Amino acid sequence: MIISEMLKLIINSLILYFAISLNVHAKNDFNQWLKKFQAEAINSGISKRVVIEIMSEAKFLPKVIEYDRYQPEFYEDTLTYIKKRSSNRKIREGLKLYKEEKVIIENIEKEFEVEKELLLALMGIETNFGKYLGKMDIISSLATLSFDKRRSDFFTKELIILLKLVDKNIINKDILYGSWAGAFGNFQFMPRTIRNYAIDYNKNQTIELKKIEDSFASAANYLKTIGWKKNQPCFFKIELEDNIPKKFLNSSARDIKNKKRINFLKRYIKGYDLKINENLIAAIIIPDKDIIPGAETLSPAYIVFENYEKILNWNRSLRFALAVCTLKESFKNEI
Ligand SMILES: [Ca+2]
Repeated sequence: MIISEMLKLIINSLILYFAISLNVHAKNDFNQWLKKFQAEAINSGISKRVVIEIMSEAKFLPKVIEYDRYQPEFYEDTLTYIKKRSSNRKIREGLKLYKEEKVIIENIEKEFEVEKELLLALMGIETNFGKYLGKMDIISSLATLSFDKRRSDFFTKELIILLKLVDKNIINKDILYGSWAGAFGNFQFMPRTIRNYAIDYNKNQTIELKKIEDSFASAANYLKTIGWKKNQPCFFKIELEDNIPKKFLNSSARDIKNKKRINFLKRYIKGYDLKINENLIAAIIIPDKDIIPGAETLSPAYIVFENYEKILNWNRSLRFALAVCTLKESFKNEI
């Protein structure tokens, strides 16, 4: 007993020692990486002043590596996932925000032809209507993930884009706090999304993605640009016939395959009675299959449309897109 306790103590101390020495090594290597990165950033045309000013504050954040490696396995089934993200509380909070910001939100809906209910749903799911914006220093998060080998190229590009946005005075460097992976603002935009789609809607010369006007307009501009079609369906929940060929069953968000017109697919849907244009192109998804061990493959099942794929473009997760469109419909019933 005593020996085993001592052994435990020794092992724990060893683990601690290695963890500390690994961290010291990582920090030394990080500083070397930082020097190299600063030279690259200046070479790419970003002003030296901005690179030095911002990057000299960048720190290696071991927590970011931890989050990246140990993202909790997700065993929530699809129905639970959707229910949690479209709760009555969420609807109430969204309606409250809508009432406070009605004029702005309705103007943006009209101008960009994107339903206000969709914008509210995305903001509700991304940050609980701006309540969970994240408190990580984004420069350090992106620097840590750029230095790290796993997805270095991707995050280095994101960091360069962000520095360019600051260099051009499009984004204020003092507000760059967000998620551990570098996403920012009410709708959790990555730097590339900011560069491609964010706009200074209220024309005060800076893009403020933590404020209603610029963030809603930027999200609407993003959706409109990638081809969201107002008043077209997103998805319907269905029950499948047992004889549906496997090739029509999608379970990966990467690439929705075997799309067909509804008038073809409907033969595999039990009690089909959707009142929509049967020439619309659709696909079948069974989101639990690759996530829940031993999941029944044919249930739950959904028929999804072009608009659904636009939400996948925003975030490659079958269940994320289902939750967004579900919450959107709930708002539609209340507004
Ligand atoms: Ca602005």
